[in-house]
This record gives sequence, C-alpha cells and structure tokens, in this order.
Amino acid sequence: MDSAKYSERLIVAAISIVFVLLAIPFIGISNTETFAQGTNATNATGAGAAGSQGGQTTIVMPAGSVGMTSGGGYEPDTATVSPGSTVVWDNQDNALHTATSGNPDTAAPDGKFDSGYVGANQQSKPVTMPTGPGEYTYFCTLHPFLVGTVTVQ
Ligand SMILES: [Cu+2]
Repeated sequence: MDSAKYSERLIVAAISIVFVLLAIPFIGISNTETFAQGTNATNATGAGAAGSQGGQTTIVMPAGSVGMTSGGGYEPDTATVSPGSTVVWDNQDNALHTATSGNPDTAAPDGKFDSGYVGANQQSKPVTMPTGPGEYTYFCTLHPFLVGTVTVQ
C-alpha cells in the first residue's frame, strides 16, 4: 500500500516537472515581448510617445462581413494608431476572418502584421503595429474583398 502511494507521488512529481518544462518557453516568450515593448517605449519620442504606451485600438469585423463583396468589412475600415501600439480585431461575424497586412489586390501578405484566424464571436490577440509611420493596407486571407487600412503616425 505504501509503495503504491510512493509510486503515485512519483507520477505526480513527474507530471509537475513536465508542466514546468512546458511552461518555460512561454515564460521566455513573454519576457521577450515585454523587453521589446520596453524598447519601443524607450525609443519613442515626441508627442506620440505617451499614446504608444499601452495604446490599444479595437477594430470590428461586423456581422455580415462574409456576405460583402467589395470594400469595407472592417469598422472602422481606416484606423489611425501610434507606432508599435496594438490592435485587437473583434470578430462579430459568423465566419472566420483574418486581418493580414499586404496587397489586397493580389491577396499577398507582406508580413507587417497578421491577426491570424479570428473565430466567429472571438477577439484576436493584441496585434503589434509597425513602428514606421505610413499607411498599411490589410485584408482577410479567406475573403480578400474585406479590406482595411491602418495608418501609423
Ligand atoms: Cu474573412
């Protein structure tokens, strides 16, 4: 009976170690992200600096987006954000959507930012915007007729 309990504890201990090992990469990732954000904040100067710290914009993928056939589809379809700030896409539609930067005409992502798939009635993770000022068009990789623009300034 005692040895059975001992084995049980060994198993619990082994499982705990596995969880700790699994958690390590995630801890590493969050440290890196924190560091990166700190770097952005340090580098930011001028009037936009305060706004870029913790600044987050929400853009809606409204119900019925999947049925649209040209333009729009994001509300607002043009958003102005601070360099390096974050945007959350709030999918209120009943279909999967993405917000993927790139050329909507060719449906070619350019890697500047990507929400990944956002499920129906889900929100994306906070997506970090580019630090360079400019206009960034984006689209849904599943429905490239859904187009939006983020202006970083
Ligand atoms: Cu879509």
